Amino acid sequence: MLNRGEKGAMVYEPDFLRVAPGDTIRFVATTPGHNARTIAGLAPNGAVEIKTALGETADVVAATPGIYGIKCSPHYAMGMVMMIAVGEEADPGAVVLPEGLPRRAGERLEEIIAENRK
Ligand SMILES: [Cu+2]
Repeated sequence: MLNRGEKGAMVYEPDFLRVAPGDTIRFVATTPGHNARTIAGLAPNGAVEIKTALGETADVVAATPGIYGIKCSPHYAMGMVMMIAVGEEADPGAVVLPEGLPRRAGERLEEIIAENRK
């Protein structure tokens, strides 16, 4: 979680991860003031919500296969989002983004989908 990265201000690096179900994912508070939360409507059915404390490094486990959209609560409107694909079958290209996303967040998610679709 960074104030500035290769793709601009307020970013996760990397902005896409593919993991196996049950893997531990560490969100590292490289710069302060960021967190990681599931974007409503952008997670597999039945998935446990991802929610880390502001400004703290935290480990989360994504057990349910599928695509998870992740946002930083304070910087969502600035487009601080990332995507996690859990399982080999999970295809970002099959995702339908929920309505009403902040414009910049929607743009970055579309970029992540375009770069990582199967
Ligand atoms: Cu942030």
